[in-house]
Amino acid sequence: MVSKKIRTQAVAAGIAVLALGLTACSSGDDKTADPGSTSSEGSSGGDAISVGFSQVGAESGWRAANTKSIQDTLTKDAGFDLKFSDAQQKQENQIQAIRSYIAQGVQYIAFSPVVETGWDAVLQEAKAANIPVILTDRAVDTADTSLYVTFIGSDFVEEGKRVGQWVSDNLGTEPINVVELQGTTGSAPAIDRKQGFEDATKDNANIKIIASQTGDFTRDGGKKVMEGFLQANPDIDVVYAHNDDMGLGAIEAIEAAGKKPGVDIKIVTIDGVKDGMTALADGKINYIVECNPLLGPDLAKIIKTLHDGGTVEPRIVTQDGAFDQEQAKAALPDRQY
Ligand code: GZL
Ligand code: ZN
Repeated sequence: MVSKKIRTQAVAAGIAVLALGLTACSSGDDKTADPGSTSSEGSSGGDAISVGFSQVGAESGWRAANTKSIQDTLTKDAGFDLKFSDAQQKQENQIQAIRSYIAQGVQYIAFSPVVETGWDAVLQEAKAANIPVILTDRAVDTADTSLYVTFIGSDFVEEGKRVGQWVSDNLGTEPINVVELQGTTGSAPAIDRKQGFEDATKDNANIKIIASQTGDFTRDGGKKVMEGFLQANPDIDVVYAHNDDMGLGAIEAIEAAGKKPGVDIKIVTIDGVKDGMTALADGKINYIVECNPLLGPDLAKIIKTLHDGGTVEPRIVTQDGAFDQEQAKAALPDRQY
């Protein structure tokens, strides 16, 4: 029996969130359900588990596949009441979304932190509200690991190492100039993929990274930065792009400069989304290390385990494949994203 006092507070919180929710909805992508309808469904419907998810944005093919996996898995039929928001790659929007989920009194919060730092305050608020937090895709850099239950995602250092090792083995047999298109500044994948590539190539004297700049994980960002690299550097042999989308942007810039991507200038990337794998099969990219975006099932399983009073590992590493041009041709027909 919810006492009158708590009910009044809940209604007040609900109204506050409705206002917040409406502003968040104005972003157009927000799929946060109207708290009013959710609470009515919650009381009449079964025991749907309410989950607030704050997504980075919609910056890349990888992100679209990741969003689809979460929304297709945490459905009402599967026993979830998912509130979903797109932060358009802005940390302040993610913090606002998490605060609105806390105000709505969701049972679980999950999010992919756009950058590694600056989360302690809002995670302390979630902890004070006894709402477990699950990190998906990207990690946070905090001293207090009690602020989240687990982190599900790939090992980005390993991804960078695998690309670096392939470049060293296959291209580093002669002196090569490498330019690097970094992901979003301050994000775990950008920091770790850069580190991993350097770890794997630092002992090969043939490999020189002559330029490195962020393209923010977008095609347009990759294209613009690659145009600058081409103007400033007459001899570029390899492009290392932290994701397929920036690699696809680099292809446009290289072709516009009258050069053949994958031949005159080799390209290696990370993700393995459909468009990247297609460019790889077409010979415009030379190697891709996969970063599996299909995290919905793992997230659903973890929430259900917690909900049933179980415990989960603090770190769940997603398994990633890797493809050269021949392997991409064989794999393309069966790819799920
Ligand atoms: C990696 C993910 C990265 C992808 C990019 O897990 O965070 O963000 O590699 C996406 O495509 O934008
Ligand atoms: Zn050269």
